[in-house]
Amino acid sequence: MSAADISSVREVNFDGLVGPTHNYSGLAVGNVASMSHGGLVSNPKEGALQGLLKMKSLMDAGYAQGVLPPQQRPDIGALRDLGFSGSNSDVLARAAKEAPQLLRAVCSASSMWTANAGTMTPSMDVPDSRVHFTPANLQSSFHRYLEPQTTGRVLQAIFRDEQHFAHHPVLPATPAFSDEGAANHTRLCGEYGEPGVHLFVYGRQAFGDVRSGEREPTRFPARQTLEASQAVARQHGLTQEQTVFAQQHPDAIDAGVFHNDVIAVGNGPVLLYHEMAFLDEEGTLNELRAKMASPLIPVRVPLEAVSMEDAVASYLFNSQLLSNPDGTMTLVVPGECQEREAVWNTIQNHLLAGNNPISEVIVKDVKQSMRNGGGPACLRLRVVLKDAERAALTGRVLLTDTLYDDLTAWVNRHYRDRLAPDDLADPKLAEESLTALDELTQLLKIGSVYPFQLG
Ligand code: SUG
Repeated sequence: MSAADISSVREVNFDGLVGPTHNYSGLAVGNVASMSHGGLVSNPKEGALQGLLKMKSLMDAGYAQGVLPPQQRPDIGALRDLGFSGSNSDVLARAAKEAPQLLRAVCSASSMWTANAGTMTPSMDVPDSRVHFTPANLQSSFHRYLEPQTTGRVLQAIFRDEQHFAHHPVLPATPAFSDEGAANHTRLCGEYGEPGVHLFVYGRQAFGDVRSGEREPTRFPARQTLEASQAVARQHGLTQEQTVFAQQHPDAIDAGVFHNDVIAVGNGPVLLYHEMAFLDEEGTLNELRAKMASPLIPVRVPLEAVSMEDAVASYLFNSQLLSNPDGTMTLVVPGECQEREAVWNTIQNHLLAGNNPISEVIVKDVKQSMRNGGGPACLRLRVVLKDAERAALTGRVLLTDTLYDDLTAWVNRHYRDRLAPDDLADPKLAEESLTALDELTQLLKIGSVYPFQLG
């Protein structure tokens, strides 16, 4: 690619819209925030508006911002598959009475965390010069296992042009191929348009002998397998020279780090990470250095500066690290980082004052999502696109002032500002949700993507 082509490549952050059934059900094992907030009353309207405000302020600051729709919830079809029958109201009422945990699962708005929607590889790194996508199977929990089919349809609707985009099947939804998408995948490079090295972080190995020195978490599940990461890399045509597979530190998983993006974030040549991120820290950095075309800039946060408890509670590492035209980077952190002195001091004295490109911190309030363990970085799927690929997107999914206004008005029209666990069985909630989503697909011009629209 020419220098002009290289600089035309940009990262677009596609944020997931918080869905109308956003609630606190304590569904996610190993996710400390979700487990501790189960049973609280949620505010879906506030959640959706917080997400939209984050998108808008990043758009206003000059970053390319996209939006992805939420999923059809409650997933009454999933309840029918599990044997509940009758009218929709009957199904909801019976599930509420006989299996409330299933009702809660089919109401989760977890698709808002689009970092788990799938893994994407930009066209520069792939032999066929197309952008490659694999939706994540999310098989490690029932409520998220319900996502990939619709996710696949949404991605195929937006990235429809076959000349530019390639879509792969979801990996087999079985523990050996447990896949949680881009939350465990980081592309490191010089400029976005230059060749990248793909860091895949896994929590356990499913087949064969465990490699020497490797061990698994004992308290919480490891959600990503080495085999899943390898399969995605293979699907996308990535070679050994372009990939690094590193095991996440099992003690971090046991402390509540259920995805790598809760303890590390990379962007361009920068890898910001906590000392406890990788089981073999030195080995991982060395392999990255050996494979990358430009020098790696590791920014290490030691345990003595930020404890595991502070890292998990503040979500410092679930920040977005965004590139600016002058070569500096902006860190978008959740408001919770300001509430922990050690974390805030580390941001000021270590990250901003350090010898690295991070030059600015923006604080965002995404509390409704944070209470379920989703920070700024969970809420977005990064897609690195050339000009021509951006122009080939289908639908009205790149944020503009008008789209922001339309989406805000849509949320205000349709969303409730209070949802208690008992409200989930209300058949009116299901109807409101379908009406809202039908309108949304028209607003976004993405065609029919939901089961109720497909018949
Ligand atoms: O999978 N929480 C999500 C949070 C995902 C965060 N994503 C990233 N780190 N990229 C999860 O644990 C909680 C839903 C509930 O409890 O209702 C939940 O699914």
